[in-house]
Amino acid sequence: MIIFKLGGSVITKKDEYRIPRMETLRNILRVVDKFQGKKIIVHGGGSFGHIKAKEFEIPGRVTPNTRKGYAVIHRDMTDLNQLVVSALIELGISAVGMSSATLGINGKVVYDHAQNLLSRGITPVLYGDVYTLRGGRFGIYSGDTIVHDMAIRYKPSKAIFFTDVDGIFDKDPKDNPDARLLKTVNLKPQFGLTRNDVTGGMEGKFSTIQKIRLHCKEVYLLNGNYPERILEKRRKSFIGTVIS
Ligand code: ATP
Ligand code: IP8
Repeated sequence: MIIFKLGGSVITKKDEYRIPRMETLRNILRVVDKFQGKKIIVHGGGSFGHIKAKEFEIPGRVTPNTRKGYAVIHRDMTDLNQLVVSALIELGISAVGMSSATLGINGKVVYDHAQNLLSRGITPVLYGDVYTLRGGRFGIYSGDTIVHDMAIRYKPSKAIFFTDVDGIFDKDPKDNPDARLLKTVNLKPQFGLTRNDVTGGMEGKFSTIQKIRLHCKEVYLLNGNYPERILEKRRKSFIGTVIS
């Protein structure tokens, strides 16, 4: 089993509301398709999720405003999901989208439906989305947390994260031209301010990955603009971060 996370930073223009990057998405999926065996695909929100989550103040209490936001974000995320699912179907992969908004009730996300389809050879395409929390609140369930849930359940051989940067750097490469790519991570890197992101950005991802690693032999982070790099993962020249 391999779990792939398609980051919203690379499959969408993260600062332009609801703009997908279709060619990049297709390129990533062509590479995903080269891997044999069972797969779970998870994607994040990018500009289909984070912009409106911030605007409508979700996570937050249930109010007329957050109720409206809940509906808009779920609609937008489902639209993005269907773009991913359609691209997979075009590649000949039987994929079905599943949202944490419908799998999650009062803080708990139940994946039996995904398991049921997996056992019949269908590839579930799970995605970060709004969900309900106890105490009259709405929350955001991150795609990275879904990868963690899936890792606990399936103990995959690999989890592969595609984002818009080459991997984890010692500091945010977007603000620091001298940032150094960390081929493996021993020390805690510095993280930049999260832009257009309500689920913690790279810092949140880093802490979730530490937990994923407990259930998965190898975690890779690489640039989804060059997805074919993952095929060179065993080479010394591999451009990305490996946590093993
Ligand atoms: P989404 O949550 O929408 O799925 P994503 O998972 O693709 O997005 P982000 O959470 O946006 O990715 O994280 C990627 C961003 O993290 C990069 O664009 C980069 O600028 C930023 N970043 C901050 N600090 C670092 C760091 N130390 N190393 C690498 N990237 C960093
Ligand atoms: O982008 C959150 O998932 P992530 C999705 O994987 C939303 O953190 C709705 C913001």
